[in-house]
Amino acid sequence: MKKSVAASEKPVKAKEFDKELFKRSVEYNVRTLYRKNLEEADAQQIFQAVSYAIKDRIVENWMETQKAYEKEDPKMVYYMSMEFLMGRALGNNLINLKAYKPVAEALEELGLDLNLIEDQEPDAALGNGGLGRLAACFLDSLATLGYPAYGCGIRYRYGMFKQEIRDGYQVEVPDNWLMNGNPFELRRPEYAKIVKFGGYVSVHTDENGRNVFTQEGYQSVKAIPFDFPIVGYGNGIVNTLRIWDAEPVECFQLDSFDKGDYQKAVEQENLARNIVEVLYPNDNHYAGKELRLKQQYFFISASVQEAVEKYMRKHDDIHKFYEKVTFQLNDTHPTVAIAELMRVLMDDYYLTWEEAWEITTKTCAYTNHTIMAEALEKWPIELFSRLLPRIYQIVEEINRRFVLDIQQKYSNVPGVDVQEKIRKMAIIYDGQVKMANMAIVSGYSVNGVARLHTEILEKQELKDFYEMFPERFNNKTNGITQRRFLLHANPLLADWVTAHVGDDWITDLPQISRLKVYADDKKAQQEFMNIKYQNKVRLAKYILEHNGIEVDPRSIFDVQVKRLHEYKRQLLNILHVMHLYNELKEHPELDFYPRTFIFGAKAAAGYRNAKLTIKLINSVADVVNNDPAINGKIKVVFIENYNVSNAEIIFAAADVSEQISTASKEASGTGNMKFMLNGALTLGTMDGANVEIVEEVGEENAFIFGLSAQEVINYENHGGYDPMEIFNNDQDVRKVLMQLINGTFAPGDPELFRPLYNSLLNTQCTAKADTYFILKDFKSYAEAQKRVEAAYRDEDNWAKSAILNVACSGKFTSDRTIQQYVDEIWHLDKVVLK
Ligand code: GPW
Repeated sequence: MKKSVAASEKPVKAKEFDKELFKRSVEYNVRTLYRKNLEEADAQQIFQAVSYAIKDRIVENWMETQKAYEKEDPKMVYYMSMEFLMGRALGNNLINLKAYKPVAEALEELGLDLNLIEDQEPDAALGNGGLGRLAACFLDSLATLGYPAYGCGIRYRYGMFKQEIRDGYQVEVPDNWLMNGNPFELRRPEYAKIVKFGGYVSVHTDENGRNVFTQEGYQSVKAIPFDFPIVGYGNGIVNTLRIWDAEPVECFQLDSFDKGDYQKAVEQENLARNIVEVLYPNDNHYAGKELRLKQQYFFISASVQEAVEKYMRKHDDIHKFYEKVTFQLNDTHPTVAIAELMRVLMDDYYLTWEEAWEITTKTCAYTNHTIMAEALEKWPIELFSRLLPRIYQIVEEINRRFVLDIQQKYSNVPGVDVQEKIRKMAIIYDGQVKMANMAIVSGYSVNGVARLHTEILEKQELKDFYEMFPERFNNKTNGITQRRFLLHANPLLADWVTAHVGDDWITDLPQISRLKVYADDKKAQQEFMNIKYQNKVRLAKYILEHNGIEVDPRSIFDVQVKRLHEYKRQLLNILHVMHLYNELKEHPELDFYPRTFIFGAKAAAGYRNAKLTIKLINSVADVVNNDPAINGKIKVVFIENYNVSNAEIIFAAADVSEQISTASKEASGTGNMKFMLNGALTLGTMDGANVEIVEEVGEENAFIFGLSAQEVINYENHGGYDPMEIFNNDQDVRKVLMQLINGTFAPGDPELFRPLYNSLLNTQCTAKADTYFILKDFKSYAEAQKRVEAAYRDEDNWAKSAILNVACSGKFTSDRTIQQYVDEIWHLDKVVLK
């Protein structure tokens, strides 16, 4: 084994951690903030005091970093995203400052417990799920690799709602995350921007004979940035997440035309208040709400204006903007940036269309995160043009020129129906603005988020665009940060890994493959299983405290945590639990390995079937957990309010990772990677990044089942399949389905789960039945679950597979993903601090 130097012994760029100074600073902060001694302060106050002490250290590095950027003038990426699911900052900052252990010790000397202090911090839940958490992992990797980057987003007053379960139902509770103030943020009023909505565009010709477009009669909002430090791991780099708050413009700043217009002042005040009020809780779903488009344009206009101004503070030639700046658009939500950049370049810097287009198309790059039709953003032109009249004009012109390009390219090509091409590819068609089309046409890169997903984009969903612009398309398989999801989330396993292979994995995850030689080592296997057991005890304690359910840490922890969505098929999982329960009831003598089925999921507030699935899971839990006849062999737990901080506890404790989406529907998945890194075995379909996970770890160390993506697509192209056939022939399926409508799990209201039953069998609706192939995959899933049980009984072999999962997770670090974005899309240079 190569002896690698422990990270904390390497020369550190930042100052050595001074325990005594830190302790004094905590005491000082408690005094100045709260006029209290440490003994008098409550836990929240201590959290604040500790955070301010840490912020002091961060700010030094932050200034150094920004000074270096100022001096070296490197190219920067602006990662534009409606969502940044950051979670808690304190623990992560300590980890990345390499100060976690010394701070924990210093606090212990003060009689304080760092874990409890961390628990005082609310999650920064400015995101729904995978897409928002990916953005957070990317920021961590960018800072750790030393790449100059800004995250640009919205400072929602209320983030993702808190989920409470009452009587088995999800209840949404507002997430007032800023209630106690946010110690790490910095308000930057000096960078405020004005964003304009509505009104109309007037055109006049200036003295040079050129057309000048001005927006008039508009309402405006002041955008004020708040900066969050993004601390790189052990390298002194601190990047910035800049999220925008909205304030009403002061009355004296009103258009002279509007001076003294009280009505207008009130409207502007309301607009400002509403705009950043709350994150839309929809995952993979477009709702077409006007306020959502306002949010999009609000933070994009402010971010684009700032990016251009920042560039112009150092440079004089706007034509070379793209040499120093690139915008990565996180799905279509921020794609209005394309038209906004065109607007700024033409209206504020007087560039011609051609000049502005050249710059814009070399600046913007787009990531696609789904092929699900209901997620595609298509804004009605009535709404779009009313809210953003100047932007709409520009989109129309982009579209006009693009349609000409299509005609030019295909008019004389035999066998091509040009009208059909236009119908599919135009940016404006059918009275709608199609944001994905605009993103593809107006940028230099289009990427999918896993190999299979990118293939489906190229060969099916975006086939016409791929044909026209093949060089733009590329794949960037997602990744996760091992610093949060192993080093912070699972200290026992992290220390064990470091003891065996050194700590290079912290910044170079593929190094973790050196664990492979321990996979067959009996002692290593025992140590690994013991760590897993302790993590299961930790989760069991959390479940008892938060759910009041007792679970046995010796049972198999079988976990599905992710947003609730029909395509993710939590329903398949719970139907199978019902089936197992039936088997146990019929054959009490059955040799059944105890299993704890753990669910965690938020449903969009208006998503009926998703919410009903939560109720079903809780109803099954009620019956199963309280039936003495099955002797506690099955437990079902629904963890309330699944979020980033409890996710860390959950991943560390999982034996089985449920990744069971309908093949072709999950673009990548990232939870699958977090489980793997923590030594859970994947039970999954060949979907998204599961394909690549299995490729890395070997099919013998995972449990794969179900239709392939191509099979699913073939069925879909032929109008689906007939679930009745399965219902009629498979008695297990039939029994479980009948239990959905005979009151087995809803004694007082047997019709309660009828909508779920109908979604699978469609006895009277007009919609297609079982569009997510749940019944079609049921048998194959049940068989895979049998293999899971058999495998778990062979403990040594299970430990071997689990260790191999950890050892083979190297590909799935977001450090690798970011390096590929840098090499193949952004072309940034590293900045090293002296
Ligand atoms: F619809 N994803 C998400 F594509 O979490 F925009 N929310 C979303 O609204 C969308 C995608 C969108 C997820 C994908 O479902 C998941 O497969 C992927 O791993 C993740 O984005 C990050 O790429």
